[in-house]
Amino acid sequence: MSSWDARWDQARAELDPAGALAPVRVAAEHRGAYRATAAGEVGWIELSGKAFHEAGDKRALPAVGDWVLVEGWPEAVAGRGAAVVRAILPRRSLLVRRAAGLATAPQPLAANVDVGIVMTSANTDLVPARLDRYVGLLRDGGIEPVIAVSKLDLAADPGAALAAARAVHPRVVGVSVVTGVGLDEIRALGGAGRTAIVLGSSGVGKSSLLNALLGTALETGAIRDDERGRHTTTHRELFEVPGDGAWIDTPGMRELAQWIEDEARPEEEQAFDDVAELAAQCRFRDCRHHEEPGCAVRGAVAPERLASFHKLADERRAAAARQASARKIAETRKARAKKPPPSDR
Ligand SMILES: Nc1nc2c(ncn2[C@@H]2O[C@H](COP(=O)(O)OP(=O)(O)OP(=O)(O)O)[C@@H](O)[C@H]2O)c(=O)[nH]1
Ligand SMILES: [Mg+2]
Ligand SMILES: [Zn+2]
Repeated sequence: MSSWDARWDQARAELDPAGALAPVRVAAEHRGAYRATAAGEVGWIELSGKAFHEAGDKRALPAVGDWVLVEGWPEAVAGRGAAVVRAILPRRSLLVRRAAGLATAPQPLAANVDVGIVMTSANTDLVPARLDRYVGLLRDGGIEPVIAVSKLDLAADPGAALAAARAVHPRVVGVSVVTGVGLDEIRALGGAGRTAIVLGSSGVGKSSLLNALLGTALETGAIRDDERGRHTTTHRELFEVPGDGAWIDTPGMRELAQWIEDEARPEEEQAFDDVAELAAQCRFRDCRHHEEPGCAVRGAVAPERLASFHKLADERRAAAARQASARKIAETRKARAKKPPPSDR
């Protein structure tokens, strides 16, 4: 239960005994400023510069879904500047992007979410590994996962699509915003003080589902011919249904699926999408894009950009080598300690 309740009241009283601050919920982030909502009212909120700089870890910053205590809320609602965040109430769940590499700290995606709807289209190939990662990500965050198989009206074999999803996770709902099938079941997952988040690749129909459920007018997009989608939704956003629940729309591929799929890749490839894409065409699979023959990257990427790529790659390799040798030294020490002392006879 992530909407305001007695437990939140208690947490608030501990942080703000005088009750001078207003509790509001973070609805969206726009480059360091945040939109917040409370009882149907909306306003801008911001961190003080000091709090921003003291936040060593991104998890110390407000995330969509956070309940925060702010000063100056009435003015913010009236459109006179931004209220200032004084505290984040302890989170009941937190969806994070796992740390991908050595330099990347865990990134919070959404806080205080009860249920995560992982959406996949019945109209395209279902990728079990991808669904599995979303489900795992939700579980790790303390959020209940449910798979939604969308666009059931377009499926050649809806039963097969649902069965494939059930093989990944037992809770599956088939939906179509065209026929309306499954909408009641999805609606019942949220509401009554609960917060739901919808995740999945671009173009699967996340925003369309929320429009059908909430009567919102979120932008939805046509699928490109290559079925890769266009990333119509560009940022995470929470929609409050006053007195009921809240729903969070998310962008597809680029922001989330990409991150999840990125986990296994070296940091430099994650940071340099263009290089990673071109690298698939290099003659050698392990091409480092220096002097190798048949390199598809060298001629196509600006020299300064390639230099930055190489710098990051070198740093990552050096750090990995340092870790490996530290491990080796530790293992050798352990092995030595186990050996019986040399006898002097
Ligand atoms: N036939 C059919 N089309 C659907 C259904 N749901 C969504 N669509 C269409 O699929 C396209 C993509 O839908 P969106 O809701 O924008 O997808 P999204 O997941 O929000 O995509 P991003 O915002 O890019 O992540 C749109 O053209 C929708 O009209 C459905 O149940 N049936
Ligand atoms: Mg969308
Ligand atoms: Zn190359």
